[in-house]
Amino acid sequence: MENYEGRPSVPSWAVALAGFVSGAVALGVAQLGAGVINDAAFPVVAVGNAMVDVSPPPLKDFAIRTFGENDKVVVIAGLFVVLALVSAAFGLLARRRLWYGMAGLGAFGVVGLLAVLTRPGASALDVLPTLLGVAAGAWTLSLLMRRMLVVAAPVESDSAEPAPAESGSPDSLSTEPGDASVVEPVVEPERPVVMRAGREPRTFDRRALLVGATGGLVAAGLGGVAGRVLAGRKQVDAARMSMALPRPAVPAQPLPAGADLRIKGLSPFVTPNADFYRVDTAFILPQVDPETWKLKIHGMVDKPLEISFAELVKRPMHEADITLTCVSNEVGGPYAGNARWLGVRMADVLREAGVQPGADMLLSTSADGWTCGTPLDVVMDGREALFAIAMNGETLSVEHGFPVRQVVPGLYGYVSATKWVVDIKVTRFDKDVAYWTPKGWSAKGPIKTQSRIDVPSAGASVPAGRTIVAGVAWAQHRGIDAVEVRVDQGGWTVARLAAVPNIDTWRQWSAEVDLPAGAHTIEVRATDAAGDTQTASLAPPAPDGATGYHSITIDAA
Ligand SMILES: Nc1nc2c(c(=O)[nH]1)N[C@H]1C(S)=C(S)[C@@H](COP(=O)(O)O)O[C@H]1N2
Ligand SMILES: [Mo]
Repeated sequence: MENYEGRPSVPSWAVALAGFVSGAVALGVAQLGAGVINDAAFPVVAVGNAMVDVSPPPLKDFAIRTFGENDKVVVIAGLFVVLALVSAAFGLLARRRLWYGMAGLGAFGVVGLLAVLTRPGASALDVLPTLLGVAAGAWTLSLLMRRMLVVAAPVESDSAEPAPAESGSPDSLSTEPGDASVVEPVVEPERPVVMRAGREPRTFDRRALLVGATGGLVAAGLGGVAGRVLAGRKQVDAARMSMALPRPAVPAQPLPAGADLRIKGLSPFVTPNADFYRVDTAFILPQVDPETWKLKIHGMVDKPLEISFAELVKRPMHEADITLTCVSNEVGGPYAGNARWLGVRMADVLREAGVQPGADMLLSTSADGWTCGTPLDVVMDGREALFAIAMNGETLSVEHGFPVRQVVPGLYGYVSATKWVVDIKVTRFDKDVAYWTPKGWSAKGPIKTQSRIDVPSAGASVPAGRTIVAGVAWAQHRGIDAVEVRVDQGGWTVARLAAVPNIDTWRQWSAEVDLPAGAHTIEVRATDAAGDTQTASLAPPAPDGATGYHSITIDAA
């Protein structure tokens, strides 16, 4: 092991930085380990909790009075500051002898271990994050202490006199302007020999240290963030799994017989959660803990509200079958799904807040900052517009908005179906703008009547003769009254419609057509309960939903 004793030419800031980075790496690795093993095994939090537990009641009261709910956060933040300073000091110790610094890290590791192991419910595995952290910190310290010293240019004599720099040598970085300022008095272009290991003279290399330190900090940061993400995910998973669903005050009626025609290849009436389409802007799924979740209702209201999850689920729960559709769905596309939702009526909550006259928009915001503008009149008109907590009898999955999302029958998802919803501002369309509006999508998005052929699948080969054609059609909150199909631009055939529980779901349909051998085009169109038949004219999804007939080409043989 190298001996740094009596080599004061390595500047103090350099060894302090090495110590600080080593401490950061130790914590980053410990946090990552805790994320994998057990969040409670992160030593800093364990020490913070232990400190709060053993602190005398007057001190605790003072902390709570001064910092409120943030008292633990303040303790942890204080610990981080102390650790930063102490680990810098470990760097200074390591300049005397490397193992002094390592021993310092180890001593702090022991404190962490004691705190981790005395936590209620601690297991032997919980020592790993701290041990790995200390090992990584010690390794980083030794690496950086070594790295900041490079072999000096060859010297003629064995003297400790400054050696002339060899210009152009790969490690002559210290001849850069400014570099020389950090070492002991030196006249450029000479570089001082600050130490020797064995026969090789060595010199302080600022660049090498800074590169190493930056690498260490980046690794520490990545480890810390990854650990937090993993821990948050596990906590939310645990909360999801342990959640019991409240009974609906207004249950949905059992599905009518024949809502599902059970034709092979036809979308089932109820879309299984695992098959439900997913559309959102989230790069990383928001992990929202129901314990800390709150829904804020504010803006043009008489009484702003803040509702916790526990308070939300105490309210009367409605159960409703609603089909969700995405405005981005191409004609015939897959972005539609039907589920039985459980939730609190948005209108009930809004009435409690007291919506003021003149408001016409709900600007909802998700935990990850996505926004959505929903027409207020639609939400208030008596339909089952819900703050939903469950889907098909299961707690919402994280990807579908756990713990709470909006579902509004009749509106495309981008203007209604906010997942991970945390904030509702009652406002006006002429005052506020939601996420997709400036990007070329209409501010309002009522769902257009659409129909889709599921069977046969596009491009399929079928036996010539009588052939079953089947699919789904939707016109949420108006209802589907008729579906027709035609072959090769011939006359329209009226399809048989499946039963539906309400006007907010899609409707299965089927028809029989006669197909002579050869290639055929089959088209479908639907008519809603207002008597409007979908238009034949093709339009792309932007700005307010695709139009046109779904058309498939198949081969009969
Ligand atoms: N937070 C958030 N909620 C969101 C979105 C989003 O990007 N972020 N996308 C919306 C869109 S465009 C649609 S179509 C529906 C889709 O809901 P699903 O993913 O549960 O099917 O969610 C809506 N809710
Ligand atoms: Mo969407």
